[in-house]
Amino acid sequence: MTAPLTIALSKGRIFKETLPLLAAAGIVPADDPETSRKLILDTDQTDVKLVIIRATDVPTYVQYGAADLGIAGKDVLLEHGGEGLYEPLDLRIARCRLMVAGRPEHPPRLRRPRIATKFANTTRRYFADQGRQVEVIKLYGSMELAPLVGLADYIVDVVDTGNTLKANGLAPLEHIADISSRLIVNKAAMKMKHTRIKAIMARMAAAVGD
Ligand code: PRT
Ligand code: MG
Repeated sequence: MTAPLTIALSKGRIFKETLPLLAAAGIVPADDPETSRKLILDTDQTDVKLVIIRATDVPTYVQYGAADLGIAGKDVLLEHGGEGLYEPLDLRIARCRLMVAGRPEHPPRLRRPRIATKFANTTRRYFADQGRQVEVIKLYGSMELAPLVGLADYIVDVVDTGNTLKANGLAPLEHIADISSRLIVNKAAMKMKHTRIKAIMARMAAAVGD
């Protein structure tokens, strides 16, 4: 009996787009996380489990070795900082752009602009690298609301079609980074479970077209 291998995933778009890649690695979940209340899903391989958690928690589980592998958006990884993790494979799924957005015809402010975002670390780094003084306001969702009610001048968020910005009278203004989801690996697990992890990585890389 080999030691179990645990993979951390979030529900929603990442899970859906990851299913074919897991299948390519020979891993098929026994339950659908959208309908099941289970947080630990069995797979057709008795020694491989999936843990279903919030997207922003995936790097934390993998960093501390609670999961050996994980799949997380680059936006989440930039914000986390990547401590204790390897990021060996770009899965090219759940693609979007991290953008600064605001009202298209917003008069420039005399005071420091306020930026509302759930990506507080990344936002501070982006503006500091350019020598621009801003005040970052940490939010946990619905960033688009902040400029409409005077909480902030701009937001930093991920954008796909841009429909959500448009529906709220906002426009993308500055491109910070192209985003896709990455396979991440706990550093100790990469040593201890090297053969199995390498095999999964190779089969996923082939499925991605690497
Ligand atoms: O929902 P929860 O708070 O648990 O976490 P989450 O919102 O981070 O998770 P989830 O599952 O929504 O997103 C997981 C990952 O998908 C993110 O970390 C990104 O890497 C990636 N991704 C790709 C996106 C989008 N596209 C995207 N469009 N994540 C979020 N969005 C949002 C966007 O901010 C907007 O509010 O979806 C909305 C629709 O986007 P538009 O531009 O098409 O209108
Ligand atoms: Mg979401």
